[in-house]
Amino acid sequence: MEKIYRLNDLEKKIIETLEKTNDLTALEELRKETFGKKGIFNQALEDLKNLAPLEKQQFGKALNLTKEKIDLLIKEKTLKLEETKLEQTLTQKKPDWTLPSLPFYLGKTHPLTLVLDEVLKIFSEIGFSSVHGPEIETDENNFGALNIPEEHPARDMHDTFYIAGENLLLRTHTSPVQIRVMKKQSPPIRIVAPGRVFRHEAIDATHSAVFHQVEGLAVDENISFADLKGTLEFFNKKLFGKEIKSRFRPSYFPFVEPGAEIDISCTICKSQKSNCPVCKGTGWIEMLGAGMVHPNVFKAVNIDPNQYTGFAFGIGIERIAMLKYGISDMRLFYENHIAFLSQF
Ligand code: 2NL
Repeated sequence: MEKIYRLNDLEKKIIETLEKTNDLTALEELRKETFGKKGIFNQALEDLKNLAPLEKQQFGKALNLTKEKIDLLIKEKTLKLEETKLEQTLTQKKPDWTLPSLPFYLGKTHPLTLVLDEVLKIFSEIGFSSVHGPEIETDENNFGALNIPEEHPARDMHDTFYIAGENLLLRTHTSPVQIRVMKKQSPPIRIVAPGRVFRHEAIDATHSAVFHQVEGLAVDENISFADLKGTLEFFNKKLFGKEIKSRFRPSYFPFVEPGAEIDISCTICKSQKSNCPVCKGTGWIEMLGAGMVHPNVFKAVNIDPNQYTGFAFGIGIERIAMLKYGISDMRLFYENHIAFLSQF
């Protein structure tokens, strides 16, 4: 019992010292004196060996309780002192607000996205809504429904990515999105279909195996070639400026009849020609393809070609972006060099 009484004394003494200790070094010193190898508690443990069993049990228990209590008190005090020290550092060492901040970089919109957004905005102004569809398509949606015959070169393995063992492929244009809409909805239809398309191309400055397209489609009663001309002239002027002229040349696409390719007057030489590198001295730049929807396309989607007519067009986003920003190599769009992308 006498030992327990002395243990209480010891506890009191340690607590008193602890209260007086106000720096971390002194506290660490106290911790060693108390719990270290040659510390007070280890010595008390040594004493334990020489006690009678009953005393040993009682004293051991009391010893452990005191040890736990003191341990907790030292830990609490350490935390408190560390907090005080941090507060002092923060108030004494004021930060230098004049130091330059760490550099940070704001992202920019990709030039292809800029052009795509602009194109979609122009068509939205005249009532075209934007629709999306899958990049993996059926042979029927990508070729069959579009009046593209079995033996057409575009269907060759050398031009189209087929998915092995399935009747599926990577879409070569976004027309299948419009086929899907025509199968589901009845006219009037006015839509644009933007997206990635895939062709088995050898890659160079003007060809990529993955590129972007916006296709447009209008179907209703009494839609005429004049509607097509008006729509695309409006589009060309909105995108390249009021002074731009449009030229419609007869052309062939299996899914339209008649078909046309549309040129704009050269934005670089203003059609002054004489060895202009962009229009090659012709005064005109090829912009997009278009035409009146072929009756066979309507038949494939169960729309009556005697009741309805429609026009359609296809725009290459890369081509427009290259023209608009004066970019001569398409690969720059996909390489993602910050120096290139940060210019737009
Ligand atoms: C081009 C040519 C064109 C179409 C795309 C189309 C879509 C349907 C029906 C009929 Cl669902 N036509 N699209 C028509 C003519 C031309 O694109 O050279 N684009 C860059």
